[in-house]
Amino acid sequence: MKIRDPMRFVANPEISSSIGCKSQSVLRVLRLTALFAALAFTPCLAEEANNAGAGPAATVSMEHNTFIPGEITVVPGTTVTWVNKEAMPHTVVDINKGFRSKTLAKDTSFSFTFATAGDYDYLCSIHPNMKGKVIVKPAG
Ligand SMILES: [Cu+2]
Repeated sequence: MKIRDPMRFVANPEISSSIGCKSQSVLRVLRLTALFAALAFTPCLAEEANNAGAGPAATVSMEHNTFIPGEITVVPGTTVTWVNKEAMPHTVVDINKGFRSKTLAKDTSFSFTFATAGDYDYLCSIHPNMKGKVIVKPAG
C-alpha cells in the first residue's frame, strides 16, 4: 500500500497537473471577481460616511429656535439628521469642531454619523443660545 500510492501519482502526472492548473485559474477568477466587487463598492462606502446608511438613525428638529429633542442618546454608528422646520435659518455646529452644517433654510437637513462614543455639545451659530447635545454610548 505504501509503495503503490506514490507510484499511482507518478503514473498520471498529466492528470494531477491539469487539475492543479484548473483550480488555480478558478482561484484567479474568484480573486479578480472579489477585487472588482471591492472596487465597485468603494464609492458607496465613501458616500455612506456622511449619509443615512444601513446603521441606526435619529432625527432632531429645529422649531421655535429650539433643537427638539435638546438632548439625545444614541449608539455609536448612528446617523443623526437635523431638520429645520421653520422659516428661521439655523445651523448645527459642534462646539469641538467635529461637524458643522451650512445654513439650513426651511425644510432642509444636515446629517452626521457618530462613530465614536462621547458627549457632543453643539449650537446654532446664528442663535448661540440655541443649544443641543448628542450623547453617543454603546448599548447595554
Ligand atoms: Cu438658529
